[in-house]
Amino acid sequence: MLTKVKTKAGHRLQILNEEGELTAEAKNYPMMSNDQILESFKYMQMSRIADEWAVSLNRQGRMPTYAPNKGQEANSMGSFMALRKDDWVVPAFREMAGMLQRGLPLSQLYLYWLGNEMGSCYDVEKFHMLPIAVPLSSQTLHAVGLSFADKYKKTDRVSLTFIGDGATSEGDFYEAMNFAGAWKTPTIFFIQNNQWAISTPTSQQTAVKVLADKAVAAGIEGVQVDGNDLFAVYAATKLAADNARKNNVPSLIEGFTYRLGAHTTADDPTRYREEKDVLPWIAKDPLIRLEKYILNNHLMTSDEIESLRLELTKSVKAAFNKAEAHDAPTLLDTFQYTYKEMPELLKEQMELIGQNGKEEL
Ligand SMILES: Cc1ncc(C[n+]2csc(CCOP(=O)(O)OP(=O)(O)O)c2C)c(N)n1
Repeated sequence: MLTKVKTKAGHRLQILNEEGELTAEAKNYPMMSNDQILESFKYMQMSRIADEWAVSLNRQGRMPTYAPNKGQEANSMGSFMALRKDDWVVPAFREMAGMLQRGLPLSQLYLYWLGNEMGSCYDVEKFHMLPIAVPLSSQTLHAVGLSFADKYKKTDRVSLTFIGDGATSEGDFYEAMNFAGAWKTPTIFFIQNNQWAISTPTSQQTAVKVLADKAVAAGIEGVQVDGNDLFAVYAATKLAADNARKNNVPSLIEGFTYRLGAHTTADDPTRYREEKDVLPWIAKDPLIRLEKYILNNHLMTSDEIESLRLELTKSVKAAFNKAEAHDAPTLLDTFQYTYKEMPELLKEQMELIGQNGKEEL
């Protein structure tokens, strides 16, 4: 049960501190195996490299607007690791590490950020994961729908969905949580509270001090964890998932984190936040503390970490080149992928455009 984790402000669960050491809380919570820790490190590292490469390619004019994950990787990673592979994941748009761990090729994610709709066109039933969702909070309703269906079909699957702090001001979020609470769906809502919604700080977004307390209005449990702590995110999600699976109980987890980069490559954060506010968060980087833990516990040597980084850098660049070489989207795609079965009106419009010149399709 999540009740072990206090929701009160100032009671943020932390298991791995900034020095890469386990806190006194560790013994009370589920912990990842060493294999899971190394797997997480690999995908978090891959996400970081992919992120930095995407930003650099944007500067070279080869990548359009891109939303970085830098500093937030532990949120998707820890929570994905706490699930079964057949549990549903319904992401927002900063969950790269987890999405890669699910097996989605990086080239597919790059294709999405290249603005090619085919980036969202993959077998969702294979990955048990919906594509990236940018319309803020709409995805939370989809997750509740999936959970409701699973409960109806009496499977023991759970759904995990992500949302940003700013998006928790959207009506969809409250409706989704309310439905989940009222119908007892096995849904886990995960807020990545990176403290900024583009240039709007959380303090201007809501009067609530702890976003996890928004769960109270839906009659469900809410907890806040250190979102830069892979182990705390894992532990809270594991407890939430076990409870959802056994008892059809929804819950809300808030990962308190920080967006180290810009909102997107189209944004300049120096215009609305000061470097002195960012610096302490660089020291709290989830990857730095995980690397310290790995070294302290002799799970890898520095040389092995360095070779892993080199190997990942090569595969990241190859993934981008593959996405860049993909066929450009066509106008026909807009018609083909909107509905499962194309309505008559749309068919007529498509034919009309076809008559005006096939090359345009
Ligand atoms: C319904 C809707 N309104 C506005 C936007 C434009 N928009 C994109 S991201 C964003 C800020 C989101 O902030 P937050 O939810 O905190 O997530 P973050 O980007 O910080 O991860 C806005 C306003 C949108 N995508 N969808």
